[in-house]
Amino acid sequence: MAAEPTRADKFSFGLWTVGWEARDPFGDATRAPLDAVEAVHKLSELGAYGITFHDDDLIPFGSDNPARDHHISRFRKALDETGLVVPMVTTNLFTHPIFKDGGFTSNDRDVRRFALRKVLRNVDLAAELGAKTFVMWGGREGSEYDVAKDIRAALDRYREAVNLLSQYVLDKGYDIRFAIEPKPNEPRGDILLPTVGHALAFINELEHPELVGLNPETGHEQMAGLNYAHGIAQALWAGKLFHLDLNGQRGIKYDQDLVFGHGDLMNSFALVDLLEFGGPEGAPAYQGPRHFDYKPSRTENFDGVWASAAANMRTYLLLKERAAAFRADPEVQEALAASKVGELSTPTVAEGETYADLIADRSAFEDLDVAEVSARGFGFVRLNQLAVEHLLGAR
Ligand code: 3MF
Ligand code: MG
Ligand code: MG
Repeated sequence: MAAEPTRADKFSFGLWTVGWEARDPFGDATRAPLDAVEAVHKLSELGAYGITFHDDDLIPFGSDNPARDHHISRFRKALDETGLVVPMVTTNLFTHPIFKDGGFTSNDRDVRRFALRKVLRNVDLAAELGAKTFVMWGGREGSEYDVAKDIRAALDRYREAVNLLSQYVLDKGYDIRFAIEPKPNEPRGDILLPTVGHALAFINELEHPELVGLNPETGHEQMAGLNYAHGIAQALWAGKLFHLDLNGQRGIKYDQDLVFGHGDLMNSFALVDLLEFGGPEGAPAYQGPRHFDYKPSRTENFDGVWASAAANMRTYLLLKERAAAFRADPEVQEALAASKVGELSTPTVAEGETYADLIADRSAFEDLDVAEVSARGFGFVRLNQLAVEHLLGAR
């Protein structure tokens, strides 16, 4: 398996990632703006298949219609020249001062109505460009002060917004589904729908839950001390992994947006193994774009930007190679069996067996040798060491 990306790998990048000028709360930009057309050409050369964007990444906020059309047409031309696709479009309801208390859940109704209009227009653009997923990250939907936000009313308004957008997509006949991106905090002190679990519960309360799924980001779960591979597994289990944002994060701190694998490498290994080989008979468990939402570090010039973009894809492919080798190793297969990893897929109660049958089964309780069962070891450490050795290229 080559570590050179091809379009079949379905790697995509946000325009705001390689285009980040590296302005942070304490320092000015360290890089010049990047033209969207150049981003398309460069990413295509590096082997990506797709590019994504927020409305404002491509069309500066407040542009008039001729300016808007101009930005879109030169972007489209670059797409046509390179064959790059736009699998996902997203919305910016967080940069402009009008959204300082949120878009869909601002206490100010005028802001909420403006936000909906902005997003409706952007959904039209997403459909025009053939995007199948519309991501919504509600970075400003939240609060710093508990007494200043009625959370139940905010969730009502969030639901109202997503219901309205879903109805719009249905009425227009667009082939688009929405993906909510959870994040626990930053920029707000606390953000609504902070984790995969919160967002899944919210989706169940919608009018068209079938149209709404998730876009979980590595760093966002890890900022909350959560296990990203577990979150992705639960999203898959719920049939809600519509898209994902891959990057790297080192522990519970601000959103670092490092290159994929530059944070928790072991968890990234488990994640790639799950995505690529976690389906039936070892097939991929996820078919969508492998999308990177990272920030080329502020220390880097443009050479570093492109090297870091390439690093995301190369690390992903190397992990895929390592995961395949892990699975193919007979000793790993033997260790997996010894650890009873497969046995968890056997239902606890046999087909047709009732709770009365279970109660009547003395071997399950009265006659069970509890001391013997308790004394069994699972061998998980040995299995994990085999994973570490494959990851290190030692096997
Ligand atoms: C912030 C993010 C966002 C979202 C984007 C939607 C600016 O931490 O991750 O990036 O990914 O708004 O896709
Ligand atoms: Mg992020
Ligand atoms: Mg993201």
